[in-house]
Amino acid sequence: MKELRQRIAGARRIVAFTGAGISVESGIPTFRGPGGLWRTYRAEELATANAFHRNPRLVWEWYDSRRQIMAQAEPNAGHRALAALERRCGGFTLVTQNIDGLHNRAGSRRVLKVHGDIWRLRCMDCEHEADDFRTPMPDLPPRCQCGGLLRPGVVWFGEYLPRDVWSEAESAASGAEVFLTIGTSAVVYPAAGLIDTARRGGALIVEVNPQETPYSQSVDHSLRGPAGEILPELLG
Ligand code: BJW
Ligand code: ZN
Repeated sequence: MKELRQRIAGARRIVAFTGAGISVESGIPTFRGPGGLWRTYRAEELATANAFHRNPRLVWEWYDSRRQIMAQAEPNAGHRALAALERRCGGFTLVTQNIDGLHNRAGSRRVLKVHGDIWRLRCMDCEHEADDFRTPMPDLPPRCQCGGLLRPGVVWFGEYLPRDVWSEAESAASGAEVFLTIGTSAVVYPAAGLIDTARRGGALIVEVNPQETPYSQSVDHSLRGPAGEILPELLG
């Protein structure tokens, strides 16, 4: 751990790539772990444009309940360690799959949100976009001033990732000296492919996760444990 800490402390271009696991210690359930079911639905059945078209109210009830959990949650020591790293290291890039906003609330300034943001709503008809922090929503599904349905500004299965955000994430990964993959099962693509991109660019890859992932065997260091404990030790 000491050698690894020094290696990270001496690196100029560091990328942290986070997933739902970093918010577990803040009380937010993951997608695929325990508590990953909502009523009887799996996330994969709800996080799609088809599900929304079929039943916007049902999908919005899921998002509304998650927004309430997220609004009550506080960033944890893992989020804070990454915010502190950004302040210290000029070449740091934070890429998150999370939509919960906890990295920003922990003080991270530049956050590449490759799967969007649950607090940003977009009209399905006129494309108007705005932040909306109301919890619970007064009416479900919420509607735009034009009468169109509002949807959460997140990336569902089968949808493209936001182009500019994604290209910044890819170029940061390809030029990284150190790439930290934290709290992600690394099964959702193209996001998980950033790990391969970083490896091809010659980065040292460090995984932080209490469980094994498909990448555990091939990374340089697989640190098994909760992000809220490991990150302050590794980066502090
Ligand atoms: C802890 C912890 C602690 C617990 N500390 N850790 C190649 C092959 C096969 C399929 C595809 C492919 N390329 C693309 C696809 C299709 C699809 C895909 O990847 N499917 C796979 C599941 C097979 N991808 C897409 O559809 C993507 N779009 C796309 O490809 O566009 C091109 C295209 C367009 C048109 C047609 C075809 C292609 C879009 C993917 C969007 C994903 N969206 C979601 C929902 C966002 C909104 C919402 O939240 O509601 O994003 S799905 C969900 O998974 C969410 C997450 O960001 C994402 C990743 O999950 P994450 O963060 O890894 O969470 P978990 O729960 O999986 O893991 C948590 C981890 O934490 C675990 O490992 C725990 O052990 C760990 N942990 N406690 C640290 N204390
Ligand atoms: Zn509209």
